[in-house]
Amino acid sequence: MRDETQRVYEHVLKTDPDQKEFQQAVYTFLQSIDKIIDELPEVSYHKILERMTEPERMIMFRVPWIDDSGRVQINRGYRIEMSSAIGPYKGGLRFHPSVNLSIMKFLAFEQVFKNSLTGLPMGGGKGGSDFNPKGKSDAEVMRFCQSFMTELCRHIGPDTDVPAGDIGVGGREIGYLFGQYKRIRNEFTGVLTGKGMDFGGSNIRPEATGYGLVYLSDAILRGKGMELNGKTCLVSGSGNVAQYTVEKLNALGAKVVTLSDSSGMIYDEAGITPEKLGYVMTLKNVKRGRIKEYAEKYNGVTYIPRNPDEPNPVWNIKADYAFPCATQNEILKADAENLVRNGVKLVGEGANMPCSVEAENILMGNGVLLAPAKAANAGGVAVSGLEMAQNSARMSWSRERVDQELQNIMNNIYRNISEAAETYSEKDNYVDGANIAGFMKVSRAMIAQGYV
Ligand code: NDP
Ligand code: 2IT
Repeated sequence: MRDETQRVYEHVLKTDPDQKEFQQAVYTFLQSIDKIIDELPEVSYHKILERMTEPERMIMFRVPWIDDSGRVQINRGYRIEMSSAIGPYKGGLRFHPSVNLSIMKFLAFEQVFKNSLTGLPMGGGKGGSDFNPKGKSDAEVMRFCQSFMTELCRHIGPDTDVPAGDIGVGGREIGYLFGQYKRIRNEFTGVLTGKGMDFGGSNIRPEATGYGLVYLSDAILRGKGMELNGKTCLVSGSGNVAQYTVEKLNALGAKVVTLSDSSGMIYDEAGITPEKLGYVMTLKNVKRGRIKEYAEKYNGVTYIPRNPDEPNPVWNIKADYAFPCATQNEILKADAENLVRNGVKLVGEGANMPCSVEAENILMGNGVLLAPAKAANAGGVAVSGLEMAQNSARMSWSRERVDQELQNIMNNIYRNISEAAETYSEKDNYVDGANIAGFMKVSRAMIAQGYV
């Protein structure tokens, strides 16, 4: 890396030596920006990179709540308000025991450039808690959400900061969070996205991330004269993003043979048909069960439990395309080698930062098309932006209209990242393309607004 980008990276390493995920996100980003930094003296002069890697505001707070047996429980809550350069802070909330400041900051950092790519006026933020919703009753989840929002509500608002869902935060949690915000502030506004359709939610928001991932991957494939129809796909995870990725892949004629959760994976050679996907949706979203039960219900399905010390078996199956939709760093070096060996031609990142730096290099070095998360999973936040627009206008758009807008946004993203790749890096390097295209707009907005 050039002196300047290297200096910014070393500053991050020195300031936050224990924030591995944040360092990784900054590193990949700087690798791309390094290719254009010499041509942008104003970026250096205005210390844009130094400012981009320092959140505008970090909020951390105690979340006390009472469990079903009457005991007091304490969790930690976060909201990282990373950048308001191009709009109000916008990004999801993650409830998972692994949540820490590094993970929150990496997600908030990625969100800034992803939101920029959507073309909508949204800044970047992320939040959440180390609360584990697994095994909790609805009443416990409600009490936790109410306590979380009792503090968070003083920091957010429809023109300030608009949270949404992420891992462990779906329709149920957004409903409880919205109810508490409304009660405390005595205000019915679009302060959260991903709301239920009966109280200001948008059509297609639940589907948006998965659908968008498939739309963008399809655009990349078509650009290469390839297609989804008749091809075999690997999908990891079995939550929101994974489910709607499978739905859209099926609709476009592909066959999906895997799903997973943190306990293990299923391999269904015959394919996860729409009927079987319906079973998965009820299993995961209503019964809150485990993917293992899929293998007990259907014949000819293999269940492989997860051993975190071994390569992830999802990526060791022969297939054409792979869609990681679970979590960060789920594709490591050995997994990338397996994907290459198994003939996978495209990896579409539904999850945020699913590939380690090494894995990304192996994939791209072997000619695998990589649709990077900032572009590939931007459909979720894009439809969140459309939900904000509908809320402001006190309107609700049809499914067809929102789906069309989503397709237009994903096609624009494809064009922008391809152009940026060709202009500033090399053809098909969508990682550089997404980082550079996302960066340019935020950088210009920051320069225009002075030192804030
Ligand atoms: P969900 O909570 O709905 O599903 C998460 C899935 O990933 C579950 O199957 C879960 O398994 C699995 N998972 C979570 N953590 C781990 C882990 N540490 N190891 C292995 N498996 C794990 O979340 P989403 O589908 O919403 O999110 C999935 C990914 O997509 C995340 O990276 C998120 O940041 C990203 N994303 C989500 C968007 C959205 O709109 N929801 C938008 C853009 C990106 P288990 O049930 O065992 O925990
Ligand atoms: O990572 C993400 O883009 C999300 N979790 C969705 C954020 C949003 O505000 O819809």
